[in-house]
Amino acid sequence: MMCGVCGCGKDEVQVGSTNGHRHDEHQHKPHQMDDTRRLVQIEQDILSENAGYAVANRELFEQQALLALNLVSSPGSGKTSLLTATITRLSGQVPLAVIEGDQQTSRDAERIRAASATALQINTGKGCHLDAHMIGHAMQQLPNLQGGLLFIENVGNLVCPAGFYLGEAHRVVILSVTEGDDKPLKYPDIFHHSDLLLINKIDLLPYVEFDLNACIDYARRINPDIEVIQLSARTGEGMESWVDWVNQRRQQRLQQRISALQAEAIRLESLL
Ligand SMILES: Nc1nc2c(ncn2[C@@H]2O[C@H](COP(=O)(O)OP(=O)(O)OP(=O)(O)O)[C@@H](O)[C@H]2O)c(=O)[nH]1
Ligand SMILES: [Zn+2]
Ligand SMILES: [Zn+2]
Repeated sequence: MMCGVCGCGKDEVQVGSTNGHRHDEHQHKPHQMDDTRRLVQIEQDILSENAGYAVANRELFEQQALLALNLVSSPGSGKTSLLTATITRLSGQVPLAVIEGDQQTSRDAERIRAASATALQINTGKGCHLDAHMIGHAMQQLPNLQGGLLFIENVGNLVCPAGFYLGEAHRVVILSVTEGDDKPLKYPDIFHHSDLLLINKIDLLPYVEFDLNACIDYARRINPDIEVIQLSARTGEGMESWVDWVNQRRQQRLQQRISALQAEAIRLESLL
C-alpha cells in the first residue's frame, strides 16, 4: 500500500474553504527504499494512528445516532451524481451533510450545495484517500446532524481508500458499467471491505460490454456477504432501492442508540 508507506499528501491537506488546517507537523524525512523493515514500521504506525482516530469518529457517530457512509470508487463512476440524486430525494426529511474528498478542486462540493445540502470540502493535495484524522476535523465544522446522515465521498481511487477506515457504519463501493465487469477481481481489497456494491450507469448497458451476472459473481467470490443494487443516477432507475437501503440503515442506527440509552437509564435507576 503505497500511501501507507509514504503518507503522501499529509502536508497539503485542507479542510473546508476558510479554516484550512495544515499538517506540516506530520511531514517526515525521506526514507531509504531498501530498508524494508523500517518501511513496514512506518506503514504500521500510519495505519495504527489512523485506527485511533477512526475509533473516535465511530464513537462520535454512535453518540449522535448519525449514519456515516463512506463512498469509494474509481474516478468518474458517478459518486457525486449519485449523491445529488440522493439528496434530491432525502433533503428536508433528515439532517444531512456531505464531506467531499478531492485532490484539488471544490467542484463536487459546489454540486452538492447546488442540490441544497451542507457540503464540506477536504482537499488532499497529492493524497490519494481520506483518513480518519481529516474526518474528525471536518466534523468539528459541520452542524449538528443528530439522527441524520453523513455521506463521505472519498477520493476517486480503487486502491488506497481501502486501507483507511474512517469510523463509518458502512462502506459503499460504486462501480459503473463503463469500467468493466472484472474490477472486483482486479481490485479485491476494496470489494472485500465494502458492505454494498452499487452498479451505476445501467442506462448504458445496451452500449457497453458488461456482464452484470459475472460482475456480481466476481464481487461475491471476494466478499460473499456483499449486497448489490443496480441503478442509474442519471435516469433514476434503481434509486428507490438505494434510498430505501439508506433509510433502513439510518433507522437501525437510531434504534441501536435508543436501546443503548435505555440500558444506561436502567443502570442509573438501579443506583437510586
Ligand atoms: N449515463 C450515465 N452517466 C452518468 C451516470 N452517473 C454519472 N454519470 C456521468 O458520469 C460522469 C462522472 O460523474 P461524477 O458524478 O462526476 O463521478 P464521480 O465519481 O463523482 O467522479 P470523481 O469525483 O472525479 O471521482 C459525469 O459526466 C456524469 O454525468 C449514470 O447513471 N448514467
Ligand atoms: Zn490535524
Ligand atoms: Zn465526485
